[in-house]
Amino acid sequence: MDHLDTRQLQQLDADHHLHPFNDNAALAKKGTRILTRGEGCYVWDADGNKLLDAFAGLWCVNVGYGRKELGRVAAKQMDQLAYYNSFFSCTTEPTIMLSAKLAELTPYDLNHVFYSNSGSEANDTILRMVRHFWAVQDQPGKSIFIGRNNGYHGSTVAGASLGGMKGMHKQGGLPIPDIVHIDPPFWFADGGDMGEEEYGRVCAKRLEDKILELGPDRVAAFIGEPIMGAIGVWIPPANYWREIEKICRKYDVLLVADEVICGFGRTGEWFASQYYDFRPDIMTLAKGITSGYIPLGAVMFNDRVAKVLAEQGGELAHGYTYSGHPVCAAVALENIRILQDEKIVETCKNDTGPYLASRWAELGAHPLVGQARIAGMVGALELVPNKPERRYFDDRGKVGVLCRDIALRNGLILRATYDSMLLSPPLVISRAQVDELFEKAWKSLNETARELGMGSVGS
Ligand code: PXG
Repeated sequence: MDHLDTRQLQQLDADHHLHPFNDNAALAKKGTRILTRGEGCYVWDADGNKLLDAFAGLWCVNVGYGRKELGRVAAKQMDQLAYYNSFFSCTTEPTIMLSAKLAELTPYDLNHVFYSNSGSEANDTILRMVRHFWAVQDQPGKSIFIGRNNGYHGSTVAGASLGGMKGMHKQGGLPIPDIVHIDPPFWFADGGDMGEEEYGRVCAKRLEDKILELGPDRVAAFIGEPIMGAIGVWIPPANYWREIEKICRKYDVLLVADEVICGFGRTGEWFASQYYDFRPDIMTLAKGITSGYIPLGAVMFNDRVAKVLAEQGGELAHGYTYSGHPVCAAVALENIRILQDEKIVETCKNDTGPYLASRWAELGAHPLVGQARIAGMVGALELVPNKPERRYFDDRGKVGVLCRDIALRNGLILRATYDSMLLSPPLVISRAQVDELFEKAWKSLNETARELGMGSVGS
């Protein structure tokens, strides 16, 4: 097996592996890209191409690739105690230490944690935990979750139901009962002539209207990504989350911040709840918690929820074989140590983040770009047919894929959602690498424009 060439590997992959979120027949014809190595912000593929990964794998490799310390702590923990469970009154030292560290690191009184293996599972946990929270307080009817259209909360049954991706709902009979969705803020398409403040208030009001329509005694929680990732980095107005928090408090609806993408420094703050200055009752974590080196998800919940669960909850009939896995916990602790010791989040906030924002704004001047948006280390370029107008291409998604493929040929990994080119680099990206990113992105935009017959658009 060691000596198969790239084509043979691709054939085996096509024969046996169903890839997530893919048209597998088309992929089998084209052949998968096989990645072989990573270092810092770069990955290499089996054909020897070196690629600047401006997407941090899948929004997750926050400390960058190739950090040997993470492998070392995993190996050490595997040698000592590869696995033990958190059931039957047991736990392990790394798990205890990680719980304490997360309680310290997350803001406000999010002092309690439940572990999963992924963000999707963490959101499944939240659905059950929150309904149980209300039920044991004699409010079993307070069971409805309000999510948002185009939100993404994972691919499990509850995760996909809480999310608002219509294409996902179509497969498998989702959403499950008692989950409804409101429209999120996305000024580019929906903001009309409104200023930021006004638009933030109007969008938050959609939550209040929905709560009143359903009845506050039926609404258990509101869940949202502080910045919507998968749909295309939709960055809300600065006041939106504070307004949402006020509404949740007014009607005693729990507020769940899904920080799977935003957590662990992505916005230049440790958590986006700090970036937007609001207090969630519950927070979903995954991805950056281990920088993607090993799977781990977590639900952080506050003292109020913890108190009810402890005093009235009885046994929470819920748990995964790998909840609190010691190897994953050890890697998460080391990952957090790296982020803290090397002041990676602070550097993003004060130095590389602002620099990236200034270069990103320059890309916004390109004729193909209708809007360049960014918050900390996460952003998007909205590609448009006619720059002065806030209008999509008629055949949405084609130009994004074209630009993504051109960028890949130019040695740059960007993700495309429809015609939004998404940015989420490792947080360790340097100023020089930001310049490289800019040059490769500009060149790719030029080549995309040329392919579209938009004429000469600069060098
Ligand atoms: N919540 C949010 C906000 C996410 O972005 C999940 C939950 C689910 O986490 P897991 O670990 O179960 O995947 C995510 C995951 C994309 C893409 O195409 C985004 C995610 C996953 C796969 C693809 O942008 N985000």
